[in-house]
Amino acid sequence: MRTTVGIIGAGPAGLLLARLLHRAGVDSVVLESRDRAYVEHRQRAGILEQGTADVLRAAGAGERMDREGLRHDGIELRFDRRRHRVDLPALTGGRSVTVYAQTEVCKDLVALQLKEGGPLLFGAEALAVEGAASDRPRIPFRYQGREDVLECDYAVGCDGFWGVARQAVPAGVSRVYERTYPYAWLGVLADVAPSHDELVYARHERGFALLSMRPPAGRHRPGGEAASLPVESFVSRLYLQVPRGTEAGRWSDEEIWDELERRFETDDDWHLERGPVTRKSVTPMRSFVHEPMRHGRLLLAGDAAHIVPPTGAKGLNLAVGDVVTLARALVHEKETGSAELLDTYSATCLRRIWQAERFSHDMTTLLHRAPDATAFDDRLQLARLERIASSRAAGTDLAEGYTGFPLG
Ligand code: RFL
Ligand code: PHB
Repeated sequence: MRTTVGIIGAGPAGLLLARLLHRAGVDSVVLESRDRAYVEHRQRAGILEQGTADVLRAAGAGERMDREGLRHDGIELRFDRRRHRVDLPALTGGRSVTVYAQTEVCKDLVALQLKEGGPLLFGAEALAVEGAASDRPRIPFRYQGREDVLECDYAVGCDGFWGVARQAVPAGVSRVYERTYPYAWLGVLADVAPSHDELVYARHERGFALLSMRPPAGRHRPGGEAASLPVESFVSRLYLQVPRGTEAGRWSDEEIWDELERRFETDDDWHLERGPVTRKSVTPMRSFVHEPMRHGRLLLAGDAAHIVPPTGAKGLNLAVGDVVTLARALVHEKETGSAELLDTYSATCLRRIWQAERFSHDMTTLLHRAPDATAFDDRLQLARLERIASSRAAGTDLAEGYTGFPLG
């Protein structure tokens, strides 16, 4: 099998890259080890930066997002039993975010790729990337019980943190920067309308909690309702800080609701609505950057190259930023024969990635309680939150980071 760009992984990075290349007339093949249902239903991100929403629209993949996604103009910080709303457009010159789940972004992109794009093979596991430093990289893969090889001009690793592509960068070239956190997130989906119409990020001495939301299940028919869905019809997506290594099954539904209630409690009459928990899982927290993001004709994008803790809602948005920069560079090379944009791909992306790493780390340490935190650490955390609530400059810094750093 032969193509111009061989893409490993059909997460948001791989699917959007294939879409952008297709629109520019560059052919690609996407290899995805899992099946379609898995790719479309894996519960992950929920927040799209304005820049991400704009990219999806420009790629012709924004129609359902515009119909069913919710524009959010604020987030709430909750601490010391008080509530502070961060007004995103007021602090950023009009920028906001969109609540539209990663599952839905993937469904939209898969449908477009199967209808209009090049081959997208589910159940096709890439085994390695060979010859990255040569003119003709090769991706051996296993598909329907047989081994085959995808030959390409460029191989792109969009295969997430656990993928094979990064391993093809020689150890002497790779530099890794990493931090793991001593806590994790227990995430639940609950069949009850969200108790607030914007996201709530709560700092509590017992640990962090987050209230988010998802569109109701079963409402995603192509060409479904024309009107946007009201927030009351959404279901709740909630997260609790738990110790690293916690098993989701160790928490009963009642314990989860009791703990959420404690951490979200305020002095006013705000009330947390309970409902049936339909899904429960634990996510570890990690910061990770692999440099460089290019080795010869192998390029890395998205979680394959970097991970952020989910607190800042940046992972999916970073993946989108990478592939926009990469698609532009690959198209430029095909049209002009010049590799100049490919040569600067890694450095261009890394500038934005490190800003997102910084922001995600800051949001995480602002809101989580480390197991060894002292009374002094607690007071500093509250002082940082007070500062955001009382200073326009500090609020602006948070709002700019949350709504996203410009694409390089
Ligand atoms: P993905 O989504 O991990 O996709 C990689 C794909 O590669 C496939 N694969 C292979 N295919 C073929 N051969 C192989 N050898 C392969 N090895 C792997 C995998 O099956 C998979 O389909 O990476 P991508 O595309 O880079 O996308 C990154 C995002 O998924 C990730 O950054 C976000 O989900 C992070 N994230 C959030 N990001 C946001 O922007 N906003 C959020 O609100 C947000 N919330 C979150 C999150 C991640 C979370 N978890 C579970 C880590 C909340 C959570 C809880
Ligand atoms: C989510 O809805 O899954 C979500 C929202 C905001 C975050 C992280 C996750 O910061």
